[in-house]
Amino acid sequence: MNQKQALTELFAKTFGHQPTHYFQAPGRVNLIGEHTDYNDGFVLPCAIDYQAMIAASPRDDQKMVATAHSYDGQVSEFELSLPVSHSEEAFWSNYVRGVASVLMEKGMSLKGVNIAIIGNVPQGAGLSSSACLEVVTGLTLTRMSGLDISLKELALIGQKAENEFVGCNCGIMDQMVSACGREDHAMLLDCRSLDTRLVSIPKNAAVVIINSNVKRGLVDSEYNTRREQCEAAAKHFGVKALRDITFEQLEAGRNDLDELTYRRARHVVTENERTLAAAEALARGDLKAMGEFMAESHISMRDDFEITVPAIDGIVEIVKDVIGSEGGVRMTGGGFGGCVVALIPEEKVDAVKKAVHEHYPKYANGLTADIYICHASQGAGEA
Ligand code: GAF
Repeated sequence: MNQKQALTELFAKTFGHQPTHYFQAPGRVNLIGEHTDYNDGFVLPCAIDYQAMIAASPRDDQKMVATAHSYDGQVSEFELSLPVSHSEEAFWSNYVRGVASVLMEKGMSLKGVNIAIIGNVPQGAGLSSSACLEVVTGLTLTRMSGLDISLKELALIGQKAENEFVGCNCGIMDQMVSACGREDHAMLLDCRSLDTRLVSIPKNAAVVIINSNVKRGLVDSEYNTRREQCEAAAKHFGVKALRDITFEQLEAGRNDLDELTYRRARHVVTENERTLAAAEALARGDLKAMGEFMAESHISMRDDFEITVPAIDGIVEIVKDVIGSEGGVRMTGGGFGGCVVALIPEEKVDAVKKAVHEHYPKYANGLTADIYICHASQGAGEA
């Protein structure tokens, strides 16, 4: 049974009739530009062919009744009127509640809906399973209420829900690429202006995601600490965000900056430069140059930003040994576990799979990795 069939079955079992609409929003993998989004910088992610999907039908009242496939069909419901409360017993529903709450705060009048949710984005792996749930919820609620809100606006609404309702202080990258990604393309996003430039992924290149299966520990607290350190550095330089300083300015002003804050800032400043250069390299199909930028990015995350873990560094080394200078590999996402992304010539895929399966358990106390060969996909829409 495919995902849509399983979703339809859950919907019919829960609500006793067939859905009238289907919507989807994809997860994402970031090729380069890590922890730059909340510094008003640049990122280069692509949407992937793993997604959250919603089946929906209108209701006569103003309730939202939601059920989730990943949580044994647990049902959670609330009124589409302010204020929306948090749910202790159905934590997953807080993403849905948060989006509904933000839409209402913006003055949008929402109509009652039944929804069933299914998703195949691995949870807790740093592939944006939460962001795509927020985006697909926003899309469902607005379209079912006859509201024509742009995908960019839905991304911002998802981020606001995550920041203010769920309580995670994330940037805008994940929601933007889930909403606005394009098939076969990566998206260079300016996280200040939200301008995007699509960069086509070379035909012979495979996007390979390797899930370390290391449970991401302390991710929220470490994420927030990194954010605070970046903000402190920006304050030190008297700028709005680290996006506003060059490497030369950083070096010139480093004297009275403590070593740790300096290294955090150096990651962000150099990562922004690398991301812009990597987008150029990818646009000209230069996988070798792209690979060099990805390698530098990983080292910077490992040594300056300190967000990698030994198992992740191990995967990067294993893949590097197989691909040499053909393509690139680096940790992707927020860090402290999660996934590695490799952009490599298609003919190297089998060798990479074999090497990871053979050598990874040594680096990770017997853990095994999951490998997803992905296709850069279209952002949110009807399914
Ligand atoms: C997480 C966040 F949600 C993003 O906004 C981004 O900061 C990323 O970590 C790191 O680049 O996915």
